[in-house]
Order: sequence, then C-alpha cells, then structure tokens
Amino acid sequence: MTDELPEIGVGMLGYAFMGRAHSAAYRALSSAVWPPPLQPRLIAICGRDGAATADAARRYGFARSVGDWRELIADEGVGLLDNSGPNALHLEPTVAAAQAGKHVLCEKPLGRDAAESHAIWQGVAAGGVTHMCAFNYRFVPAVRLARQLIADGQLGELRHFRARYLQSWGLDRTLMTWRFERASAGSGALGDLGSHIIDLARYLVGEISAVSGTVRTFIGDRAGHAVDVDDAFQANVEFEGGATGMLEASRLCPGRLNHLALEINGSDGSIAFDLERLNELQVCRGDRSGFETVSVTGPGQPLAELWWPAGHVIGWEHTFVHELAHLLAAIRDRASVRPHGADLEDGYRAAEISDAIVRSADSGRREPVVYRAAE
Ligand code: SOE
Repeated sequence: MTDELPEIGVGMLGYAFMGRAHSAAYRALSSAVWPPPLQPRLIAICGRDGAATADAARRYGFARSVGDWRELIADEGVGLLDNSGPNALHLEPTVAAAQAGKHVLCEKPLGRDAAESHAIWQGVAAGGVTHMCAFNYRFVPAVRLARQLIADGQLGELRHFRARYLQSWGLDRTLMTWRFERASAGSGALGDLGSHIIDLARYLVGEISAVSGTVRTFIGDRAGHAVDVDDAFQANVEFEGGATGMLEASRLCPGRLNHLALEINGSDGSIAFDLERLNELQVCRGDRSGFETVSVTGPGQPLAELWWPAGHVIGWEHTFVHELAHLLAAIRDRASVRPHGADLEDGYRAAEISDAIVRSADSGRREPVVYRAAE
C-alpha cells in the first residue's frame, strides 16, 4: 500500500528542539492520518555540527545529513524545506527554497523583525509555492474548539482577549544562547513567546489596530555576555472589531514551565484555555453559569479523529502532527494553509505587531499597527 502513496521529500534545517519535534511529527503522521495526504520521505537534515547532525539523521530517520543548507536546495528530491533553524537562518534558506520551487514551512518568529519577515513572505510568495509559519498552537484541539464556539456565535460580541505566555528557563543567569542576542534572534520573549499569543489573538479574535506596550530586559549580562533582547513584554491591544486585549510574555517567571493561558469574554459567554491542561477548554455559556470544563477529546471534538477514544489525552507534540498533516494536505491540493494554518503573511503580521509594541515601548505612546503593502 505504501508504494502507491504520493510522497514528498523533506529537507530539514536544524536538529535541535524544533527539528526534533517536527521530525517526530513526520514519523508519526501516517499512523494518525491514513492514508496521509502525502507520505513524507525524510531525505536530509542540515546542521553545523557534523557529528551531532549525523547522529540526528540516524535518530530521526533522515537518509543523510549535510552541513550546508544549500545542499537541501540543490537536492531535486526535496519538495518541502522545513526551516527549524535559528531565527537568523530563516530568510535566506526559506526564500531560496521557494524560488527553487520547494514548498516551505518556517518556524516562528518568521524573521528577526517586521522588515525581514516581510522580505521572507514576499520572497516566498514570488515562488508560487505553499507556505506555512509554524504557529503550532492553532492546532491544539481546545483552541480549535474555541474558534468554533466563537464562529458559531456562542460567545456573542467579543469584548476582551487576554493571554500570557510565561516560562522560567531564562532565570539561569549562566545560560547564554543565540536567543539572547538581537543579531541572532531579533528579540527575546516578544518574538519567541509573544509571537504565539499575538498569532492566537489574530486567529481567535481578529486583526489588531493599535498597541501600547512595555518591554524589559531584567538580566542584562549572561556568562559575561551583554544581553540586548527583552526578557519580558506587556501590551494592551485594540482589535479592529472593537474588542480590547492584554498580552504578556516572560522567560523569568519561577514556577511557570510552559504556561500559555488565554481567556476570551464575549457578550454571551467566555472561554479559557491553559496549555499545561492542553486537553481541556473552560467554557461559560451565559453570564451567570460559571465555567464548565470540556474534555476536548473523543468523537465530535476537533482533530479527535486522528487519535483515540474520549479521555485518552494527547500532548504538546501532537500539535505538530496536526500542523504537518494540514500543510501536506494543502500542498497536495495546491491550496493555502489558511484559515486554520498560519501562512507567511500571518508570520509577517505577527512580526509587524511585535515591532509596534517595541515602538510603543520606545515612544511611550499608543502606536497604530501599519502593514506594509505586498510588493
Ligand atoms: C522556547 O521558548 C520555546 O521552545 C518556543 O520557542 C516554542 O515556540 C514554544 O512552543 C516552546 O518554548
């Protein structure tokens, strides 16, 4: 049966956290979705450290490892470039892949700032390929249920959105990685964590028209290196539809491990979600009934058809299986990944909102969000 399946060759850039998460999802995909939209064939994985990349190729199931991303572009068998590399390596390989006719998946944040993100989006769009920015939390069943409830009008007119994404790994002052260098990362918690909740704000509520933000670096020196990116941000946002929002992210919150939490209040109801309780959605229907806990598992729930009976919970890693299945179906159907997947314009829009938050923190004023025209 496998011989008859249409395939797509995958070239992976990066073998660390996201490279491993994406690779595991490619391997799990045909068990969750049968037949798969396209059968991923793991052709080559690219990394700077030759030994570590060769080890990753064996561990993740890639046919070979390479040291130069240009080899992925040159490989005729690669039909999809999965860019799970560091932010500074998002632009060139992603655009080169698209212009070589390869579909692209790029991790978030798309670029190091709005200008670079716009360049990636425009460069890829010119290639006429399917493109996606890996905002994987759109593929949490509970988030998808929230969007369905909103679309069905069960929350009524949306008035408030509040989201936070808090972690604690930045508390280790001896830790110095590319994520703390503007030249490599572009920003700190804002692009790394904030981009996720900015994207969810757009996905669940709608476009953001203006922001008022504060950005902070609390730990300015790590292992003798100056830190030039933010540890945390907070922002008030205004939605085009009239709702108000509050966003915050920080890497310095003791006790918070991967705490993405959001709440939406409408005229007729509310929802609340906590990533650390990924299979549940808190739902309030009507103004005095309090919240009920919905187990977003089993028949009739979003994405449940990929997995198990009700109550057999899934995990963070399964969001990547959902995301990749969606991408491969869009590639098969020569379609956009929107509305449920984020494409590179969505990646650019999240970056433009992040830049507006930085502008507001610098100016001390409320800043409008202004999008650059498509070239
Ligand atoms: C680190 O903050 C990180 O790995 C993010 O980069 C991911 O996007 C998030 O899903 C988990 O935390």
